Amino acid sequence: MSKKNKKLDSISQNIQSGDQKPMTTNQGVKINDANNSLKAGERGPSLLEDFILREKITHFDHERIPERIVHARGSGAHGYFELYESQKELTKAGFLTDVGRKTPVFVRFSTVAGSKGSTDLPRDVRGFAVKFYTDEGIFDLVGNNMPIFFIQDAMKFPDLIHSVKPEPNREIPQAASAHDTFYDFVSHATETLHNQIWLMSDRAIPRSLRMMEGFGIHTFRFVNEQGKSNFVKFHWKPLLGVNSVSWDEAVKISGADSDFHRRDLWEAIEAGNYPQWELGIQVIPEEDEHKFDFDILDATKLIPEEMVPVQRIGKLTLDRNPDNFFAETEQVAFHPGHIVPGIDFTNDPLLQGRLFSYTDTQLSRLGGPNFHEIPINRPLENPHNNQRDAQMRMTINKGQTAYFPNSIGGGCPFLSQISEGGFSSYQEHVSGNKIRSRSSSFNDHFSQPALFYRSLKDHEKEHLASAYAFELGKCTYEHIQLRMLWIVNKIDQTLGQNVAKKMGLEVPDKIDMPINQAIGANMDPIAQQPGDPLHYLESSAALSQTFLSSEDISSRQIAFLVAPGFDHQNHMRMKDELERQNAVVHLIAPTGGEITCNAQKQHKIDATLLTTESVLYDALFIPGGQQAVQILSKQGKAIKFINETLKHCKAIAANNEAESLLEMTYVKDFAEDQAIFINKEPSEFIAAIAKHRNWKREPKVQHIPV
Ligand code: HDE
Repeated sequence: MSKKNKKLDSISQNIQSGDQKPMTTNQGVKINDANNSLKAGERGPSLLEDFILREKITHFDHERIPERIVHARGSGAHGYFELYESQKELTKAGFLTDVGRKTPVFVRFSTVAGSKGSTDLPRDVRGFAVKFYTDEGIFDLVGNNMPIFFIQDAMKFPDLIHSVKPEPNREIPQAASAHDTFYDFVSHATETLHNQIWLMSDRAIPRSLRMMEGFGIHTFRFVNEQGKSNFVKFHWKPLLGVNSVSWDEAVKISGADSDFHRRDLWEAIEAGNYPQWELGIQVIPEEDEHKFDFDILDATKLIPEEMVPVQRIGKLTLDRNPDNFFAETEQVAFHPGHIVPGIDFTNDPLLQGRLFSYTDTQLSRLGGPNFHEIPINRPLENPHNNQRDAQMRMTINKGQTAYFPNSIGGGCPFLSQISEGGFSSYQEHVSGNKIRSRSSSFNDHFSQPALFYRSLKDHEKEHLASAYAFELGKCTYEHIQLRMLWIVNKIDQTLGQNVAKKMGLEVPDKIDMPINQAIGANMDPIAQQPGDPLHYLESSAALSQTFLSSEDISSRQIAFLVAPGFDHQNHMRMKDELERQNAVVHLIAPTGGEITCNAQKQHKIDATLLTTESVLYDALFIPGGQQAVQILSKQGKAIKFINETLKHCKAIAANNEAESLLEMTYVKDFAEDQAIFINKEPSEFIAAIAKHRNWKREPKVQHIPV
C-alpha cells in the first residue's frame, strides 16, 4: 500500500540521507579526518584554527532544546484521516465534507507530568494530539485520553502543574502524582476531582497508546455554509478496544522497558499493524445549550453518551513512523487555536486560556516565531502574508511590499471572501460586565466523579480504590490524607470506606480548611457542592473501559517459553494460528542464540529469561517437550514468569509435558480458570487473548508472591 500523501510529499524535500555521500562540514567542504583534532605536533596542543573541530563541538553544545513544560515525553506517527459521510449540514470544514479526501495527519501521544526521558508507564493522563493537514490549512485537535480536565479556568493551570511536577526543593518524584503537593492542591481545588478520579482509574495506565480513547474535551463549534452553528465534542474510538495494564505491571514495565509504549507503537506500524481510531462527534444544537444539569462550557464535565450519542464520522489510520524523532515528534507544534473554516471556539475559559499559551510556549521551546516553517509544522500550501524576518527565517519573500493594503505589490497577497474560504469568526452575541469570577453553573464538583465511579465494573472499582490508597499512602502529611479521604467519601461512601480501610485510617466526619479565607472563592470544597451529588443518570456504560472491546489480537505479544528439546508440533500449530491473526510470537529460553527442538530443527531465540520479563507480554504458551520441561523446571525465573502471568490475569496455554511444569506453579490451583488451556485448541487460547484479561481471576491470586 502506498504511504504517500500530500504532507509526506511536502516534507520529502527536507529528508536527507548520507547514504553513498562524502562527509562534509556544514559549509560543504569534504572531510578527510573526522577522528583527530588539529595539533601543533602529534603530542602538542590543539589549535584554535581547527574549523572542523570548532564547528562539530559548537553544534553538539547546542543540540538540546527546552523540553515541553508539560507533555514532554511523547511518541509520534504519520497517517491519514478519511471521512465516512459528508457532515455539510453541520460544518463547512473541507475534511469533514469531502468524502474520498485523504487528509494527512501527524499524531503525537504523550504523558503529562514526566520529563522527556521518563517512563512510558506512570499513572498519568495521556495526550492525544492530532494535526490535520487539510487543504484549507491546519486543524489541530489537541486532546487527552480522558474526556475532562482538572480545572475550569486557565488561571489555575500553572498551579495544577506546579503541584504535580516534582517538588521544587528536591526535584522528587519524577513522573508521579503520588505526592504531597499534588494532593494538597487537589484537596483544595475540588474542581479537579473528576479528572482526578479518572486518573485513579485504569485509563491512566494504558496497555498501548493504540488502545486508548481520545477526547477533544472542550465543547467546540461547528459552523456550516449557511453560518448556522452547533456545539460539538470530539471523540476518538480505538478499533483495538480500550485496554490497560495493572498497576503492578506498570511498576515493573517501567523497569523492564521504560520505552514500552513508544516501542509498541513503532513496532506495530513497522509490522503493518496500523492503529486505527474512528472520529466520533456529539452534536448539541445551540438551543440546547442550557438544557443540561451542568454547563457545557465547563471542561470538568462530560456529556454522557446516553444523553447525546456519539456518531462515528470517519477513520484515522497511522501507517508511517517518523524518519527522525527530533525533526518530527519533538519539533511538532500543536495549538488548539489552529482551526479551519467550519470549526470555531466556545467561551470555555480553559480553552480561551489555551489559545494564548500554545504559540507563546513555542517561542522559547522552538526559538522564535518562525516555527511554522519547520517541515512538520508547515501547512500543505505555503502561507502568504506580510509577516517577515525573525530568527531562522527560511522563506525568501520576494517583492518591495510587506504591508497591506498596497498598490505597489498589486494588492497581494489578497484577501478571500468568505465564500472563497476566507475565515470569519462565528458571530456569537456576547454581553456582560467585565468581571473576574466564575459562573455558578460550574459549581457542582462531585456529581460527575460519582457518576464515573458508579459506572465502573467491580474490578475497575477495586483497581481505583487501590490506586487512591497507593497515592494517598505516598503522602506524608496526615491532614492531606484525611482531607482527601473526606472528599473521596463524599464522592461515594463505598469508595471512601474501601480506601480508608486499605490505608488503615478512618474517614473523618469533617475537615478543617483553616486557610479558606486566604485562598479565595471557588476553593472551598464544602461550598462547591450545593447539596448531595446529583443523579441525573444512574450510570453511563461508556465510562467503563469494558464498553469498547475488540476481537482483534493483531500485534498482541505472545511469550513462548521454551528450552532445548521443546515440542515442535505443538509449537508450530500455535505459532501458525497466532501469526495468521497477526499476533507477535517471541521465543523465550534460558539462553540465547539458536536452540534445537525435538524435531531436530533450529530456532532463533528472541529473548532470554535474563533479558525479558513476563510483564512485556499479553499471554503465555508452553509447548512442552520432555527435555525442555526438565530444563525449565530448574529455572526459578521460568517459574516466576508463569506465576506472574497468572497473577496478572493473562491467558496461559500449555501442551503435554508442560503440565508437569505448571504443577510447580500456582497454576495448578486454577484448573477451572476460563483463560487457562491445557491441551486445548489454539482457537480457545486466542479467544481469551482477545478478551485481554480474565479479571474474574483477580480476587483469587492475591496470595501469589510475585
Ligand atoms: Fe495543554 N499545553 N494546556 N492541555 N497540552 C501544552 O504546549 C496548556 C490542556 C495538551 O504533543 C503545551 O506545545 C494550558 C487541556 C496536549 O506537543 C503548553 C492549559 C488539554 C499537549 C500547554 C492546557 C491539553 C499539550 C506544552 C490550560 C486537553 C501536548 C508544550 C489552560 C484538551 C501536545 C506545548 C504535543 C501541551 C498549555 C490544558 C492537552 C504549555 C495553559 C485541557 C495533548 O502550551
